[in-house]
Amino acid sequence: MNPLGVHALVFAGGTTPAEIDLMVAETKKAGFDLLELSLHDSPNLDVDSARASLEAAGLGIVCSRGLAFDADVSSDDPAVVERGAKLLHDSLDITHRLGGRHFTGALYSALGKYGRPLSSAGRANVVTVLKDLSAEAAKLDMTLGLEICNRYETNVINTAAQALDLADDIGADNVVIHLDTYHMNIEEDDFVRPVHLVGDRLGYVHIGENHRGYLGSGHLDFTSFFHALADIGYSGPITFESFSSAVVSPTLSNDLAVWRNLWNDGPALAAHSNAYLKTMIEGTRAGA
Ligand code: FUD
Repeated sequence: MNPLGVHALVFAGGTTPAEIDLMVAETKKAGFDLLELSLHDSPNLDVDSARASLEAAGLGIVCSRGLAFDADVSSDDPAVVERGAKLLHDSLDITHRLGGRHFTGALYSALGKYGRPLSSAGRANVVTVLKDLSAEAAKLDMTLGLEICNRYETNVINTAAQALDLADDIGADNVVIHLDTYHMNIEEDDFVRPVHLVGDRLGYVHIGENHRGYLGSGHLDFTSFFHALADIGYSGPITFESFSSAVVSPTLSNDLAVWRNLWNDGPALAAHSNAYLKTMIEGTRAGA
């Protein structure tokens, strides 16, 4: 069975020690194997205390993030690129110190609406910085995930085919592809071909509904997606991601345009999604 994860924003918007303890307890209670922590609030993160809390609960950790418009490795401006690269190196270090082996997300741009296409100089900057970061990650036995996001959140990679091209240009074995059903619904032709295209380069998966609320309450065809994962023998982490105005991060929620209330009770949502994912995975296997 794939390790199952849940995104921290299901429980809390920040990463103070009290919020981390709450996330860890609720992640465990809902039956997940790992917590995905967004590093958008990392100045408030006490890494040693978070690691101790995760270890005491026997939970795995994956860290994720996007960059910011003033710290963006896809920029043409060397000073902006340098701030983005520093954010990435610091975040990789935090992930490692937390005991994590996967660092993923929009590691190649800000999370937000760009008013123009990516420039060729900007793309070259992404490749240079991520080559360097992947070498650093390899020394720590860690992987970097390229999360494919929709057009309103990045202009760098919106489809699996574009992500594979970027990964080829970076050219490192520890750079993996991260598919997210919420973004795929906006950009891909269907839920099957991108999974087959990525194949054994798939390293991380986000499951989210079309409105990012309760699984099964929207219109996404999760059955096809889970069949496609079974086709390629995917055994990596599968993480549930959901956002509501009930749990707010001062930065990430605005970047992701989380304006609506889709649920109030994070723990109830987490328990439901855990059961939903297990049913999907076990049901897909039984039918295979
Ligand atoms: C963004 C997204 C998230 C994001 C992550 C950062 O739309 O899908 O996965 O990259 O929340 O922690």
